Amino acid sequence: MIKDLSDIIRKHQKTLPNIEEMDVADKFKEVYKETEDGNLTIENEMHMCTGLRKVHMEIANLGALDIIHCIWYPDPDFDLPIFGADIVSNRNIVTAAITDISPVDEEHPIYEEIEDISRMHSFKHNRDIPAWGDIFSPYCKFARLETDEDKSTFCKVVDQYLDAYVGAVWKATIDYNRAEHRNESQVHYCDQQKKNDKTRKILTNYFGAKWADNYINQVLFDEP
Ligand code: BLA
Repeated sequence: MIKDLSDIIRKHQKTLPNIEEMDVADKFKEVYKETEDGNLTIENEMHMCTGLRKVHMEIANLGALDIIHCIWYPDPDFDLPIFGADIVSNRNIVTAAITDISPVDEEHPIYEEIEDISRMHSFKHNRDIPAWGDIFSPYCKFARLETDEDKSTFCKVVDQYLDAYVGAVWKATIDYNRAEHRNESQVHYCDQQKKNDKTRKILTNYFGAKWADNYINQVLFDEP
C-alpha cells in the first residue's frame, strides 16, 4: 500500500510545471535510529514548482508503523488549495488513511470536480475527523482500511484528487488580491495540524521532545 501510494504521488509530481528538487536540511533528509523496537527510518523528498512553494513526501518506518505523509503547499500568491494525505499502517492494517484538498479561500473551481470524485468512492469504516480537523473540505476522506478493496479505493481517490489538483496548478495564475488571506489560511492549516497529538507523541517517544518540536515546525508543518 505504501509503495503503491508513493508511486501514485511521484507519478503526479513529475507532471507539475517546472518541478525541481529542493534541498532538505541534512539532519532531516534521512533519519536513521536503532532502537529496541527495531530500526527507525524517515526519508524526506521535497520539490517546488510554479505555483507550489513545497511539494513534500515523507516515508517513515517507526517500529510497527509504516507512514506516508504528503503535503503540497501552494505559494499564497497563486489561487490554489492545499493537497494533503497521511497513511498510517500498523503491521499491514491501515488504521488511518486520510486525503483532502483543503481550502485556503472562499471558493475554488476544483471543488466541483472533486465533489464528483468523492461521491463515487466510499469506505466500509469511515473515521471521525478530530476537532482540529476543521481545516479539511467536505470531500476529505478519512477511513480505516481493512480490505484490499478499500485499499484500492483509497489509492484511486488519491490518484484522482491529484489528477484534478495538478490540472488546477497548471491553470493557476498569480493574483495578489487574496494572497494575504490565503497566507493566513495556510498558517492556520499548519497550526491546526500541529494540534494532532498522535504525530507529536510518536515522534517524541522515539526522538525526544526537542527534536520532535523542530521536526514538526520545520519539516512537516512549516509556515509559508
Ligand atoms: C493520525 N498520524 C495519525 C496517527 C499517527 C500519525 C501515529 C494515529 C493513527 C491512527 O489514529 O490510527 C503519525 N503521521 C504520523 C507521523 C507522521 C505522520 C509520526 O505523517 C510523520 C512522521 N496528518 C498529516 C497530514 C494529514 C494528517 C498531512 O500529516 C492530513 C492531510 C491527518 N493523521 C491525520 C489525522 C489523524 C492522523 C486526521 C487522526 C487523528 C485522530 O484520530 O485523532
